[in-house]
Amino acid sequence: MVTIHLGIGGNIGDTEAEIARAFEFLQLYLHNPQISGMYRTLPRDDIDQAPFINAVIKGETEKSPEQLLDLLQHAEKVSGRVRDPLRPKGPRSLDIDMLLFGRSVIETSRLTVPHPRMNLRKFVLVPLLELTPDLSDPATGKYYASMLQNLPDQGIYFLTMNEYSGSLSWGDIR
Ligand code: A4P
Ligand code: MG
Repeated sequence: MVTIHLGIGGNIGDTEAEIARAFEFLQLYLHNPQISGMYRTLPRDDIDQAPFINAVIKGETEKSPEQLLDLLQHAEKVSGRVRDPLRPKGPRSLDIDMLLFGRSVIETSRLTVPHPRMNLRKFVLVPLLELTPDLSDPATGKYYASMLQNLPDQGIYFLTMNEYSGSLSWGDIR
């Protein structure tokens, strides 16, 4: 059994509902499923688009990385995601990225794990560390908590309370 972390987010339609629905679906395939709080986050890369809602999902699985990716892509499809080839980082109803697959370092035509841009993205690191504070990059050994400390403000607003984020209050800015 391997512990996995997934980044999930979107900025079209009712993203909170899409995330909740995808989490419900993925729970069927995960042991001990957990979801972070949800965060409203300013867009990165392609900045001329609406804010996103982002969260991180954690669980344990017996599936292979490729089988898990198939499930993630199925969940994206069910949410009605349409890809715009001219705008690869543009608006989407739901994007689910495999951040970490245990301590595996994977480089294939379908998968790069750890996710190559996660170290720079507060919208990934903040919810990730909420679930697993002592996590380190399996390729470099660097702690995500120390990488997060070195990032500038990126506009990450804590949105909801849930059972996994007990002490946080509404409207925290990260
Ligand atoms: N693929 C390779 N590695 C992985 C992996 N670790 N997890 C391949 C998932 N997929 C992986 O994915 C394209 C291909 O990547 C897949 O076929 C798979 O085989 P995609 O989901 O169609 O492409 P994408 O979502 O447009 O690209 P990507 O890389 O997921 O986009 P990014 O880099 O995540 O950027 N700002 C905020 N605030 N919040 C966001 O969530 N997201 C983006 C998207 C930009 N700005 C954002 C946010
Ligand atoms: Mg993606």
